[in-house]
Amino acid sequence: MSTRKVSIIPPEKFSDLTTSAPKSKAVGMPAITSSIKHIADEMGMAKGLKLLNKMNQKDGFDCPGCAWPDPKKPSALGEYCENGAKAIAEEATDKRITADLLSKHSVEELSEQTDYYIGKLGRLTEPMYLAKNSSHYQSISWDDAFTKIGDKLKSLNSPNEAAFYTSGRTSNEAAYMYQLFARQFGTNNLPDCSNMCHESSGAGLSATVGIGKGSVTLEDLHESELIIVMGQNPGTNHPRMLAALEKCKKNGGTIVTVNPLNEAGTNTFVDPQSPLAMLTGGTKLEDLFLQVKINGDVALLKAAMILMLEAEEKNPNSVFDHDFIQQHCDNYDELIAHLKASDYNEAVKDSGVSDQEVRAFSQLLITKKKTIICWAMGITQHKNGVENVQEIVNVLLLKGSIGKPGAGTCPVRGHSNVQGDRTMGIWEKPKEPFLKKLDERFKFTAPREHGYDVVEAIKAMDEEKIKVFIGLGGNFISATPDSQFTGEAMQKCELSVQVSTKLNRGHLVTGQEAIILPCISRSEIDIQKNGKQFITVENSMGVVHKSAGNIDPASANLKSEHAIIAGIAKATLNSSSTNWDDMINNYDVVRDHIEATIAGFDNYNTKVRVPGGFSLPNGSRTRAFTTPNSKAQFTVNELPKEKVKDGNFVMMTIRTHDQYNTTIYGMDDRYRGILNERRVILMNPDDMKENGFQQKQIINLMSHFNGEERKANNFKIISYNIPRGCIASYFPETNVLVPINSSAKKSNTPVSKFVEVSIESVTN
Ligand SMILES: Nc1nc2c(c(=O)[nH]1)N[C@H]1C(S)=C(S)[C@@H](COP(=O)(O)OP(=O)(O)OC[C@H]3O[C@@H](n4cnc5c(=O)[nH]c(N)nc54)[C@H](O)[C@@H]3O)O[C@H]1N2
Ligand SMILES: Nc1nc2c(c(=O)[nH]1)N[C@H]1C(S)=C(S)[C@@H](COP(=O)(O)OP(=O)(O)OC[C@H]3O[C@@H](n4cnc5c(=O)[nH]c(N)nc54)[C@H](O)[C@@H]3O)O[C@H]1N2
Ligand SMILES: [Mo]
Repeated sequence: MSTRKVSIIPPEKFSDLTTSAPKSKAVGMPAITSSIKHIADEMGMAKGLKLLNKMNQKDGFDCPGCAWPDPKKPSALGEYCENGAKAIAEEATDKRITADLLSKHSVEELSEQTDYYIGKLGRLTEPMYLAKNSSHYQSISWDDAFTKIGDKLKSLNSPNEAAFYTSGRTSNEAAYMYQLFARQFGTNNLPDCSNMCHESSGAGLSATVGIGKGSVTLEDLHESELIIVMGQNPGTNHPRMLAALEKCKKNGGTIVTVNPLNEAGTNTFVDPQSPLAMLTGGTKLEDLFLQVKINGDVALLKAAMILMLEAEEKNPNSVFDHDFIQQHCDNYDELIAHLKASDYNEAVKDSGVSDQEVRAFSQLLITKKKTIICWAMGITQHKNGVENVQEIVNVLLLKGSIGKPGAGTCPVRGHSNVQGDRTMGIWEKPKEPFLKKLDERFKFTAPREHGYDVVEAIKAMDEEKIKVFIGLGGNFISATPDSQFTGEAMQKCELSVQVSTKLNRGHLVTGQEAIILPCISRSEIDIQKNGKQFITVENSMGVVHKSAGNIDPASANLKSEHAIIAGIAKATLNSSSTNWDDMINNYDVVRDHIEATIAGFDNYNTKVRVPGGFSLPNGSRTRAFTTPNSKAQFTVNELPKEKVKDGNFVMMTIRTHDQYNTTIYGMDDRYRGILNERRVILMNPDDMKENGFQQKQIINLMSHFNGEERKANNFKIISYNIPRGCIASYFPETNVLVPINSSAKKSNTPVSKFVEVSIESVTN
């Protein structure tokens, strides 16, 4: 166990809260002002504009902000959003962390600071080493760092004593090299951020339509008749999606949102690139807002399907697409029998939505022929996250709303290349055909035993089964559940290594020894022996395209992720016949390996050089379902019936408008009217009254799970339009309350959106 007394959780102290009424419009002028402020604070306008002009352009770099696809014709004014501008301001900042700074401040001292403070220190500039029992990081050469890591990995009793984590910003090429290295080393311990994110989508979609990815293209959204946005806050997390929703509206489409909160972004959109919109006040997007209780989604969809069935029986062939169902689906009779045996009133009650609203919703589903359902974390991060996704698929299959223009599944991915990383084999449960291809191409035998996912990796660290942790990007300590437990588990590791751009808590809460390997970022020029390189990424809709940065690296002593992985591989693998140097010198070589081992990448190097890239094969897009019997599967999903004790609340942990996961850009949640404070909970005014709580009252939170209690101190209550019995708080401050054993069935995703808590007033 590490002897350093670092603070695992962020300080429980307040900033200076002010509140205003939640906004009903997204983007517009305030978004432009906010982008400018962040860019000006971090790097000055000249450099900022140079960067923004190349963001999401065909000859530029892919925004590291989210995985939303680029339109075929990017806007002349640039293809970025406020939060993309903030992401780039954060990454391309002029601030630097030098060895000198880290020699002056101990890791214990730095860990007492907020995540906001730590992140704002700037870019990492050189490799750093934290020796056993030492309080400060010191400089280390790249070669010595690689040797230390290689020696430690070689000293393990089994390759399964190491875990190789990936965060979803990693490029296809780096991800491919990383999984190849882990497997040549001998383990499938490849946990990734996807385990905490869309794993439930992957599991639910694979089981029903044969592929874990969505079926729609960007053009489908434009021509859809009905788009349902469930458990997602696109105004903050995927702002460029609002432009697609607006196009759908202008083409006569209808938009329904399903969310415990009426998020500003889906209400009204003021396109900052349209002077007319700025003058006229924008486009109203949402036609129907369904304010479900937290985890009321299965109940809502079931109630709607019961009404759809009634309408179909009254007027046969008017609602369901029987040709499609007969030709392409399985288990229809089971679903119908289940719907007939289900109680409509019970489902309505469990959803939290009124009978009248469910009827209005089902009427849209009954009459519209081209429906898309979009979703994100409000759907996946539940005990029944996989069932949520399967229930979405049921609705679409009944309507034949998949594999035709304007219709289909749309899980909206988070990290900009999280989908590509999985395609590249970053997965703890790899499939046999892929492993066989690796064996053939690289002349070794890849391990077949499945590895640890995120939750399993944390438990394995706690049990001292994992001794070395390597993180390719991300912030494992703060992004994972049960912060205190996870932090203590990490401290039991002998060595933790992070490949990173910015300092985060994961560099302070470490194994006994720790190494930071700083890398160049998306927006920076990457020059190797064969000249300037580009990388490739896959967006949320399965389009693979290139990305090349256009500014100088933050320091001359940075390496690309590829070079870092190859450096570790060469220092570790004695018998690898793989030429790692070739892969660093020219990323085309990596792409050739990818082409040879992963389906859909034929002529990769040629096709990816065509502006806009190319689409990967996707059976669900063409109704060629790749399930065992080639049919899409209806499934029976029971109502969740999760009980909480009387008087306790159900808490969801969500993002503010001013953060990127664990990176805190600023202290405001502008659309929700919560300014200069993150330690808040949003509560229904009637619940406040009933419990005698005042606005801004200070409280502590206790979570309850299987008789275990966890505590987080010092939050302020804010009165908010949220269903009774439900509260919302911000991640990562409340991750300490998310129990490690509370994870989704089948996907093992931490249940971050349903945490049972009680509230204790603090008298001061
Ligand atoms: N600016 C910015 N962009 C980002 C990110 C970021 O942090 N900042 N993160 C990126 C990543 S990795 C991801 S995965 C995505 C996340 O994108 P989102 O999934 O939009 O992120 P969350 O803030 O977790 O929001 C979840 C939404 O679901 C709602 N919700 C919670 N519980 C339920 C429920 O039970 N039912 C329903 N119907 N709704 C519910 C919440 O009110 C909230 O609106 O965004 C990506 N883009
Ligand atoms: N309670 C709760 N917990 C959650 C969630 C939630 O909704 N609620 N959401 C979950 C989700 S959806 C996700 S995806 C995870 C996110 O989990 P992670 O992906 O692990 O976390 P991030 O905060 O995105 O990682 C930020 C760090 O990545 C590094 N970084 C940034 N850019 C680069 C780069 O180009 N290269 C490299 N090598 N490093 C880089 C920086 O050092 C930065 O500090 O969190 C999950 N945790
Ligand atoms: Mo995510």
